[in-house]
Amino acid sequence: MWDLCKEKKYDYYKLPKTSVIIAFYNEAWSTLLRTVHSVLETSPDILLEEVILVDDYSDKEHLKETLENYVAALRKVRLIRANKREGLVRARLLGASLAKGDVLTFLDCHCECHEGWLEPLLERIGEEESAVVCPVIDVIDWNTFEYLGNAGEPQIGGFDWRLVFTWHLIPEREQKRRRSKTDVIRSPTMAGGLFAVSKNYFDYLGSYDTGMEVWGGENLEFSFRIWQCGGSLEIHPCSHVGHVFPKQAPYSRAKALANSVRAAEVWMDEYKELYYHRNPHARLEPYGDVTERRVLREKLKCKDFKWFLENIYPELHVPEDRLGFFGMLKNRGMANHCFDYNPPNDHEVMGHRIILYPCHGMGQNQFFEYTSHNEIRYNTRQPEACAAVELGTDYLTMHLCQDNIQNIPENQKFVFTKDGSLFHVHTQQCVQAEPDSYNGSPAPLLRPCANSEHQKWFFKERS
Ligand code: UD2
Ligand code: MN
Repeated sequence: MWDLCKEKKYDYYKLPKTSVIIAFYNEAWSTLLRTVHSVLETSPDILLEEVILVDDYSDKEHLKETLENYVAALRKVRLIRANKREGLVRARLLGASLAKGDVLTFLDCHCECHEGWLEPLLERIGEEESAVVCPVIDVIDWNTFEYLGNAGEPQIGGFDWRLVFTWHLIPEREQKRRRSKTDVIRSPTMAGGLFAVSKNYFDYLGSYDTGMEVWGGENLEFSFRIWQCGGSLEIHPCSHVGHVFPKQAPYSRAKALANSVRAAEVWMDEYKELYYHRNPHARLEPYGDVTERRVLREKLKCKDFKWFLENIYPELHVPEDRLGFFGMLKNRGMANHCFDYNPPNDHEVMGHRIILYPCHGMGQNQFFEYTSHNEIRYNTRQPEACAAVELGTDYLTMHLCQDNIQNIPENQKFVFTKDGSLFHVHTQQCVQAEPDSYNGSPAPLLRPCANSEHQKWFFKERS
């Protein structure tokens, strides 16, 4: 595919020009300058209006005079400074407010642009002003800083009901829509850091929600807004930019919660409840005033979230969350013990055992939903997991859920009766809470049905 990309010819004089905007906070010297130099070296001169570095009130010594002097010697690069900590949203906007290019291209401050990265982005915006276009994000190794690239087809962005950004394979329907391997790929959401947008269209769409602080949430907010308000969000397979995914950020990310709540409150309509069910503490988070953003939504006559889910992200399973059938799954016999599932990480969600753990009321690993198709779903994350019983065992593990209800395997079906028993249809047994049954921890196990409080369960939304 890379060969096909290299064959593409561009009419440089017809492409829009761009300002590249890089906000940074306490970034290391080498990664910051690697970003700047890679932009200068890989961008055709005629397409690059300027590079605007926005210092978000860093306090590291090397980012003061040393940086100023260094940048002064570089063509086209300007350094501007926030006079208080703004957070990435307002820092980027500060850069945008000074930009002279037709297109704004945002980058994180620890990137490396790959040869040919810019032309596809600008060409696409030149032909469709309402397209917001992202490069493919390649991986730069966090230990060696080696450019690792990205094997195989690019992935697109999604989210789970905790409002965490997720990556997905390109769905069938999108593969069919594209006519060539070098066509843009529509993506429900963006990772957030790297994208190009027409300056006019960005202003029209309401740029960013300036009530968002520090980090997080702005990427989903912007993604929802682009789609719901008539634009499109795309990934260009011929544009590649490397990014260092650090193990830990040089700042606290606690504001991400309030930012996500703002996004949910403005764009998600009644679907925000699905988010709150899975993060009960989000409901209590102060998120400021979103009136202006709601007015913007009205003014632009944006579509609702239901439309977004059905048309742009049909792959996302929408939980039913029927009253009384979601939240903590508590046992009656064993005081204050709840179903708990703690997979080692987001890449290995399936196959592990469900245990019982003291109920914490925080949603997350103790959030389960009982569906009208008799599944016990662990659906805070993507892909969703369903409780099942491996043949010949008496414990519960998590398997991939079946989205076609005709195909739900028998061993993923539990009948939750009015008296609170969880009856496993396939083995004709009941789920019982037992102490010390898994590595010394209590766990739910299959046992012959009996009239015991340890076989009685109920859902509770909050503690
Ligand atoms: C991802 C995005 C990031 C942003 C974030 C959600 C990519 C590659 N990265 O996290 O751009 O959308 O998700 O919010 O898609 N910064 C400031 N001021 C601050 C905090 C951060 O200027 O108070 C800068 C920071 O120096 C960097 C950029 O904002 O240039 C993004 O921050 P990050 O790199 O820590 O975020 P990342 O890549 O983990
Ligand atoms: Mn980053």
